[in-house]
Amino acid sequence: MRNLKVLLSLLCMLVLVLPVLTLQHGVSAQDATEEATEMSGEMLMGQDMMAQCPDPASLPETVNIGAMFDLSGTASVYGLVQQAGVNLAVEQINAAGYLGEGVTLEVQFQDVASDAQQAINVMTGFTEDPNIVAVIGPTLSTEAVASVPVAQEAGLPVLGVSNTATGLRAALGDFYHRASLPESAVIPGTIAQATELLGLQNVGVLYGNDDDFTLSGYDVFVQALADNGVNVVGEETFLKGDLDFNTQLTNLIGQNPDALVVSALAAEAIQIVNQARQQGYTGPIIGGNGFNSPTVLTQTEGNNEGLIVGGSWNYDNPNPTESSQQFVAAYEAANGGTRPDQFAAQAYTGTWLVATAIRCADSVDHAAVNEAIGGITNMETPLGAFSFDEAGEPTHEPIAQIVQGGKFVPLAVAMGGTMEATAEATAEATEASS
Ligand code: 1QQ
Repeated sequence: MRNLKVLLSLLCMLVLVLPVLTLQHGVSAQDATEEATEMSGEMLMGQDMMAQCPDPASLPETVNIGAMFDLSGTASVYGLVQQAGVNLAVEQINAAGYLGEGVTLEVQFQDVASDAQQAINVMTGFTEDPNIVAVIGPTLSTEAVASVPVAQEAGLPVLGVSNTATGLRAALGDFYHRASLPESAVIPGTIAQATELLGLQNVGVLYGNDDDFTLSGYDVFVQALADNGVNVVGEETFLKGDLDFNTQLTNLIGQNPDALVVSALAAEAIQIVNQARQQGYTGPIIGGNGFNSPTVLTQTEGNNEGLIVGGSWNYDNPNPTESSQQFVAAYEAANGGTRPDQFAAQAYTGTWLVATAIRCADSVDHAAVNEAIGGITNMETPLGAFSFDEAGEPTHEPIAQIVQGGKFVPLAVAMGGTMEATAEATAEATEASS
């Protein structure tokens, strides 16, 4: 009897402790990838580029890249999942021998701590390390604007994976590319669909006026609203770090808008949504890329139904690419079942893009790798068929989303339409605005 009790309590302990252990250590990304690959046949990621570029023969045994993300501070809601996306890609790239036999890709992570000055320090460190072939990051557009000039000066290739301010490539120089669609490629389609869905006539606009991303998002929103014949009945601003948005919200809500349009990063976006609802505003809220983190949804629980946000990738896309399905399965297996978000998908894709450039250049020379990044066309990725256009900016299909039941749902699905309709509307709106 006593033995049975001991056995039972041991079992109970195991039941309690095991999930924690698995969460902490996860399964290795390699195991996870193998599992995902078993499910759907051959792993797809990189296959098309393997066919395009022969196995490299001139690379050193270790190829080092830098990754600079906001692993702490207010933007860590984006940075931590970016790190998980990069880690998964690196493990897969090495497991597949993507850089040739005996060649290992190694990534050095640095924390930018949600601070533009720290971004400059980290980028300077990377440019001073002769082993660093390319850099992935930084997380925020504001950090890219501050730090990429250091890399441009040194001729070190940088690939942003979440910078969405418009015109960054033209502003920062030819050693800068990004895997993240600019707001100008996402917002016009979202506003066109939202206008149709909600019959928008008058909106109030709230934006941060001290950040490159929130300022750029504001410009794109205002242009898209004008293109769709929507009046802006009020405009209000705030600063990074603000906690109280009640004065601005009172002013905007007092104008009786059909929707509130908000260009904000996650920390401020959360407060804005919650305070708007506390003021009794029940209408729609339309947000930019800053809203795309699931953390924004968990921290605005009960207040976010109907929130409309444009994005680059959606977990519930009804027509996911095969590589997207494989990415989701591998990511969840490697991260204790946690769902990937758009930022993880972009960081994962970006790491494969950098590896592809190194593979295709068969070189760790900075200029050769940079040229090869820009030369990537039509690569099959979780984001869809990915290319850089003549201007060096990324192109793939964006997706408009609406929050239903606490999750981002593709707007076309919520509206009962087809994904083709979304793609068409997006393409039309993007064309009209450019
Ligand atoms: C940017 C962004 C942020 C909202 C995400 C990291 O898009 O700063 O450009």
